[in-house]
Amino acid sequence: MNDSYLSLGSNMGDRLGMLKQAVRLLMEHHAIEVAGISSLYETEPVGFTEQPPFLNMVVRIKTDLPALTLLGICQEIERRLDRKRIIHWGPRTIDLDILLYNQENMETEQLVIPHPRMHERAFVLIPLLELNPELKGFEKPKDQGVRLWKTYDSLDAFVRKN
Ligand code: PH2
Ligand code: MG
Ligand code: MG
Repeated sequence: MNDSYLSLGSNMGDRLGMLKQAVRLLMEHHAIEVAGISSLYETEPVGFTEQPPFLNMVVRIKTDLPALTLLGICQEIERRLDRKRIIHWGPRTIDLDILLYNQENMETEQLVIPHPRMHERAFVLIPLLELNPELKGFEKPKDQGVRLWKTYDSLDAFVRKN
């Protein structure tokens, strides 16, 4: 089984609803096992700053699928949730990015792993290290602009399978 981490974000419309649906679609996929879900964080926009705050989270998955197939599934979920993106790095209903795939490094036209900007993004690193504090090569950043919004425990039943 491959071990992968995905970053999820939303800053348009029903942000929580979007993230829940995305997690649900991952869970329902026959070839994906959701192995961990971080808390939800409300985060200041990075890059293009004139946009509403995001909700961000990280999900850990186990899968036999190759990374590029996983990318296709992430894009399919974005399409199914009617992703709208007008400006690059601008507001979006849902964004699913592959952060890590085992300890592999890969660089293709469609996909670069590890995610090239993850090391500098507190909105990625804080939920990632919450999920797995043992991960090598990452330091917990100053949590400026990232605040806990909902803990895993207080999330609704969609994340609780057991
Ligand atoms: N995603 C971006 C650009 N900026 N800022 C925050 N806080 N959260 C994001 O998910 C995010 C961002 C591009 O995907
Ligand atoms: Mg992104
Ligand atoms: Mg993306």
